[in-house]
Amino acid sequence: MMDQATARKLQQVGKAFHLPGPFFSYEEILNGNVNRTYKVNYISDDGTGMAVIKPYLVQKINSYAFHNPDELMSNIDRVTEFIRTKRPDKTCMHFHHTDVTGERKTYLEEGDSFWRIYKYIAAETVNKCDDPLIVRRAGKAFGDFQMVLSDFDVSQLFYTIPDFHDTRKRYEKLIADANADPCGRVAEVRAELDYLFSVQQQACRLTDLYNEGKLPLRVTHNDTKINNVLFDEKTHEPLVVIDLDTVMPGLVGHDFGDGIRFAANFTEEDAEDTTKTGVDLNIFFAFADGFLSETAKMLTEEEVDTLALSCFAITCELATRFLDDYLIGDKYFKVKRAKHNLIRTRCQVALAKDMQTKLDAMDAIVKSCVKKYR
Ligand code: GN1
Ligand code: MG
Repeated sequence: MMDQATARKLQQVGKAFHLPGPFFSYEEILNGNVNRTYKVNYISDDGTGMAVIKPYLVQKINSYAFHNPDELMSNIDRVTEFIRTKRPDKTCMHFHHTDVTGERKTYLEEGDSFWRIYKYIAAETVNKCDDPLIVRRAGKAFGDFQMVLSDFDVSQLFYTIPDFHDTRKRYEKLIADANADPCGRVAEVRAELDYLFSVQQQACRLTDLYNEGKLPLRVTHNDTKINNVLFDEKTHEPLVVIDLDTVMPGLVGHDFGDGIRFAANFTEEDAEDTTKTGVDLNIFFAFADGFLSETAKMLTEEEVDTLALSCFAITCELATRFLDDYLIGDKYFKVKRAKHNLIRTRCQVALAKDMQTKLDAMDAIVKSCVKKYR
């Protein structure tokens, strides 16, 4: 269903980016938890005089999460340009430009929000997948992303969200907000708080190792959900990794851990019924095998040793983020149902508990894949 106000807004944005042809329709893409994304269709000429639909991807960036559009777009521009130069034949993300004040920009600022438009890439995506072959391909795509950027100068990148994966700081914020309890929700979440604080040391181990100088800083994607890989509709091979908003300096474990957290969970990340929530070790194997087929040779021993732990760390970290957002009144993540952030927290807690029992198995799989690809 199109809503008239949204349609008008999208047309106005399209105009600022000089999209040609009359606006026809839009649909919202509901995958993301932070930004708003629309597929917007314009009527266009196919070059022979025939009218066809030309789609664009229009996004409204969440300015509560991202404060600095210049830095955000600078990171994306630099990284996509670097990849394009190295691999001119591969599919890459392209942005449209505005010319609002005589200045070409890849975003349109409007009050406290900003918009951008991508060239639409026709492709398949998967959200939940129990096919190991597809998951392996997604893992390989994220490993390849890591590799293609392995000689990119990390110091050129801004921290678009400061301390994004500083698990210690995430815990500090959670405790401060739990103490303040601005919405009176703490009583309801005691069990989740107790669990998260009981595992705090282990959850923060990855952050601590980095702060002790034991892990190298790399260019990381930082949102390695398999639905951020576009697959070719015919060959079902990965085309391109998308959603580069959180590309920042980071640890390899952030990308590996988040990929597993999302892909290898038996349930969706916000399942209300968590009786089945946990790590599917077959899917874990598939993602690890794909990711490590690309990265094994490059990783240090210390990094390899942290990969299984990183899955647990990222899962606990995301649980603290969802829970914190619940406590402060759902300001950061889009909520699609009542108590959505609490449901998400409970699901991540259930996943973390299951991961604790499987850490040794996960570590053994990682080590066997590393051995195979070295
Ligand atoms: C957010 O909006 P989306 O789906 O791209 C979040 C990630 C979380 C993820 C959990 C900028 O990503 O960090 O892991 O939700 N992105 C940001 O699904 O905070
Ligand atoms: Mg994202």
